[in-house]
Amino acid sequence: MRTRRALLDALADGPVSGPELAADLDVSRAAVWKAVESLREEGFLVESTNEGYVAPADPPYTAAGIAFGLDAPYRVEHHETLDSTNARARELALADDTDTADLVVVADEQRTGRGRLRREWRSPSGGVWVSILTRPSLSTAHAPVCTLAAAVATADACREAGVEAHIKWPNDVLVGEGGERGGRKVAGILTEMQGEADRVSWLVVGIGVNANVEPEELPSGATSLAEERGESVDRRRLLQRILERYHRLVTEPDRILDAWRERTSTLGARVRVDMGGETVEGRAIDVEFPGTLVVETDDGHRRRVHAGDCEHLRPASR
Ligand code: BT5
Repeated sequence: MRTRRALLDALADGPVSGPELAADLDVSRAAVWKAVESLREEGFLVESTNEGYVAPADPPYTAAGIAFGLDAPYRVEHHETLDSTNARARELALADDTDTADLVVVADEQRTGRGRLRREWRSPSGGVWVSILTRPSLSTAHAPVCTLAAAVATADACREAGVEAHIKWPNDVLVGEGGERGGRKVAGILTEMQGEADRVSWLVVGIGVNANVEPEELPSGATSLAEERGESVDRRRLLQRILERYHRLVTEPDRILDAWRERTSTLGARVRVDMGGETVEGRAIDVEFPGTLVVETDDGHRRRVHAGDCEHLRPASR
């Protein structure tokens, strides 16, 4: 595994000489050859040239392809099909193997993808369904800021793919305006964690992006990047951008709120937030650490909402 990762990293910088890599890593040439073969078996077709091994021009959407050139310290586990990447990541976290920190679980398709409150999340093949498992030194009360970071990272990656996405509090990534959601939903985020004595012991941030998904496969009010762009998107690149951006944001948590504020359509909008029975209606005026929405009600009171479903009743006047 170490040789494989080192080989991928070396390939990202240009042609690699097998004997030199073996010497650098202090492993046998056969071990390097085995790593080359394991990458090829996965569809990551390393070429042998006179200058040495060369990476394929178009890396596949597999564990090796996603890890290749990734500027973030995550190991990658890829599955064709899973029930849910969040469930798999949680299972790994609970196995209590410290090796499982900084791991991302990716599936091409999920059988029982989940939204918040165990709602169904449609996850046909072609989407980006991913869970990031970390063991951050964070208090459980502060963990919601990681959901905001994931929303910022996802919105930025969508924008880089040419789709003007914005964030609806707390975790929806939308395109356009209107409808009861305040836009067409292109991505959602589900964060799960466990803590001990107020410290997070593991955190799983699940991100679902409708990348190359047909609208007919999605619920009404949803869209995909391919639909918005009129052509399919490079999922590998999209996922790499999400992971890189997310990683950078969580290492600089002080910058997350401002980045979120810049990309949201919720602030300034008239909203109704359903907190599971109780609703609050008014103007969304701010988001406070670690993700609390501040709503000014018509009688001038400020209500702080920690979690709920938010509906945009009237967009912010811009
Ligand atoms: C979310 O929940 O938006 C969180 C979605 C998280 C999905 C990721 S995929 C990787 C990881 N593994 C998982 O099992 N989950 C995570 P929520 O805000 O509760 O929105 C759920 C609602 O969105 C549903 O009730 C539907 O109305 C709608 N919906 C379902 N599938 C959708 C899709 N693919 N695109 C857009 N909207 C969808």
